[in-house]
Amino acid sequence: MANNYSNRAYEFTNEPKEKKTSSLKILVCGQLLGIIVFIIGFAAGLCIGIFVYNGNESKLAHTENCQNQRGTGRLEIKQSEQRVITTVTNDNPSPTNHDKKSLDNKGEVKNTDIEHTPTSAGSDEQTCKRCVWRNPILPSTKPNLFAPLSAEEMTLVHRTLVEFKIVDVDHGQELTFKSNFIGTMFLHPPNKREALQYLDDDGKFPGRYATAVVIRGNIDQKDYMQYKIGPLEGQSPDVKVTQLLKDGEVPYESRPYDNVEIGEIIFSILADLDKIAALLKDSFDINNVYEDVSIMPNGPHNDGSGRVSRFTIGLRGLGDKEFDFLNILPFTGRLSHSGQNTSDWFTYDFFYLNQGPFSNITELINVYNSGKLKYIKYPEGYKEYIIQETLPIRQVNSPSRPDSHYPGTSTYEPHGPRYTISGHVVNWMGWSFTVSTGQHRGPSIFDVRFKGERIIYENSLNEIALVYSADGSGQDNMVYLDSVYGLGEAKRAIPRVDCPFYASYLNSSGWNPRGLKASILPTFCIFEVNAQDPLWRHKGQDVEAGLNNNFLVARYPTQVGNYDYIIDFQFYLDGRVKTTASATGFIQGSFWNPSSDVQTPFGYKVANSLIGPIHDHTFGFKVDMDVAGKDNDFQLIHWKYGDVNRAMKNNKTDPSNYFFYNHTRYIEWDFVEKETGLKVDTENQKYWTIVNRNKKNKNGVNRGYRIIPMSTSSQNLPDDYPRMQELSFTKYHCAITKQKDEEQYLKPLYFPVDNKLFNDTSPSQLYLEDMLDGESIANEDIVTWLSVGFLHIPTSEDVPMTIKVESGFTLKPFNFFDRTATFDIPALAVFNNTVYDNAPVPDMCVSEPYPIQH
Ligand SMILES: [Cu+2]
Repeated sequence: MANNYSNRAYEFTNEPKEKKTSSLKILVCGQLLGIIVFIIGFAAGLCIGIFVYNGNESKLAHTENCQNQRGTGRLEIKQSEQRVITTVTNDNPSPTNHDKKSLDNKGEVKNTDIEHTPTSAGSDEQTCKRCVWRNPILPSTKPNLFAPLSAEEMTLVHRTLVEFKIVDVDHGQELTFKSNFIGTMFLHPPNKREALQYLDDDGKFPGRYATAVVIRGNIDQKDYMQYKIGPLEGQSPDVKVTQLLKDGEVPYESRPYDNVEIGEIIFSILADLDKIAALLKDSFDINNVYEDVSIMPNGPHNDGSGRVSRFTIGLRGLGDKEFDFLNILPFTGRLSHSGQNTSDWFTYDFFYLNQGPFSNITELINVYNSGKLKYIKYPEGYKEYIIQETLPIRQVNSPSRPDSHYPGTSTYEPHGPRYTISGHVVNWMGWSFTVSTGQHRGPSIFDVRFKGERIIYENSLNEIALVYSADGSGQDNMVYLDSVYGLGEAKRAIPRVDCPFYASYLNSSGWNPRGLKASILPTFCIFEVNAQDPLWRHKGQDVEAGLNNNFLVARYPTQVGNYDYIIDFQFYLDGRVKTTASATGFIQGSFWNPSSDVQTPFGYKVANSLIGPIHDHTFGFKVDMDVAGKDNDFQLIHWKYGDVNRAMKNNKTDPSNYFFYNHTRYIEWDFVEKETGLKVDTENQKYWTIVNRNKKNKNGVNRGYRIIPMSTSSQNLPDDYPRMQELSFTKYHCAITKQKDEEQYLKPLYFPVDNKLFNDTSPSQLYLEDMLDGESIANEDIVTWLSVGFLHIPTSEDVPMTIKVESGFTLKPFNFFDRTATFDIPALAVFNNTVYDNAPVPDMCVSEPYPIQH
């Protein structure tokens, strides 16, 4: 690429490489050409197909199932698969298919196996056997404590808060700054003691409750407030409302962005930019700021002197509705936006290519007009170029990879799903659990049991933190804590990308404050995976045995800003639960200053005018295991090295002289007695286990589970880092606390407020660091807070898309069972040429997406 600096302008070219003829027009022409070729090819294929079909009619008439077809060739199978795929493509999961209500209504499902009858006739359907299909949906018999809020419950919460005169926005009224309105709402988890009494001891149903975030912009002491509302299964007059924060505890000026404010912020900044249209046209080929510009506010910050956002400006390579994080401009500023009167708001401290600060937009334009501003010069038509570079679509000019037009390997369910779903409760191969989501924190699983025994009471994503470093005003030192933006904002899963076509979907829910209604979307997908590898195997002279690794996935895909996240809860046949957290999507870029090197202290140049700023991703989970009961201990097992006497000092037998070397490895145990935070220490390796001192397996050993983090990163920011209170959970890979209902999350949603202002330690202001206050955790109900993640130094391969990066943790049985937990499942067992057992052999057949997904 040739970026020239002449006079005072850095000139960028559109196209760095040989693709100089590429443009949107070429793209469109290429697509048109492709369509024409496709039509011709399709017509020719149809003629050939008709000929082949007619010519082999008698043969196909006897082809009754896919096994036979396999022998007669692949054409029929491909036709059949194509029909199924077409069905799925037109068959986005319906928001109401799997929600509790519709399941209940449609739940008169017979448990007996059924042959599914295809809904549309086609010649291919007569030639390929359909898989036996079993409807996994069962009626839900008991109210569920942990399911996400339903649409009806959200409506009840809204109506109740209107009746209590806490909320003053009702249908037909506009949302304004001077409104008291519900911003978000989510399930308020039950008191654990009451929940266990209900689940285990036939105690009474503790009731379902919601937390509602209310922005109180229409009272004297304006603030951000949370309320607990419920019980939601009761009648309206019985519903109680409890205020969770003190009046003014989170002042209005310290609230996170709300739905009214964010639009006004963007409009205010755009209105100012419109005043410098000439500079924007000359420099960035921007014709209309309202159509061509993206505004990315960062904040709000409040150091006591007022509410401020920093902002970055970008071009729109993804159209009018999407933020574009790959086409960042070297143009930033600040907006003071205290109060409710937008005419009092003002922009200031503008930087252009790190020149500044200019106290206002007029000063900037004056410097530009004086010829003293070094500026960037994009060529005309740059917008078309960035669309082409930014959109994640196939490059039509590149040759296709061989056979890439055929579908890849697929999986089918020969006997239908082996799981059942009742409400939000999933059962599979001895596992049972409830999946849930909340608007801010995202996905969770509750009451996870294996073969009837509870192992996990709660495993919830709580937060995702990103700390950026970038060489650009406005983008330096950015910190994102994504829960505030809504890790659980209901998003629709993408069938056949996020989840296989045979997956079932469960709804997530959120509150739409402008529409005054719930947003219910099928987000969680449930499906069984054939990992195509052995879970275990052994092959000897006379022994051949093994079990294929099948596991169940409850997957939650979502998107927050530039990044897409996929959270998996995976359940294995041996009692393991693996939780993975992955990031993909767009990086958030920063402008590459043409006077910089292509390798900077903050990242590499990754595109024409872009640096990929370094950052990390830390996923914070709350994991409340109850191992053989709720009273547990956290035990460290140290992996040590030393001489034999040292190793055997605590052994009951005498130190011995039979060791060939006087060097050995050995293990030592110690219980963690008090609340603390732990980090992975690769030099002094340890097992982290949760054990029950009161329960032994048949070998007399404490029953336990082991926590195995996949973490590859650790926090290197010091305690005096300005945002460390909010980020305190990133300091530890595993922190252990005593379970308390008031310590529900690892940090609050709102921004830090000074506890001293209120002269107390309100539980609502607790951060993980505050919870680690030295209480005893010996033989107690303990909670672990697991933080896993990765460092990200973006490279060229992250543009336009970051390939999925994964972290997570596994919870693995550790003397929990008496022996390997899989020997109640049919598996291959051959001994002395006698087959004693085998896994069921699947019929060849074609699976369909569930017919209930209309
Ligand atoms: Cu990243």
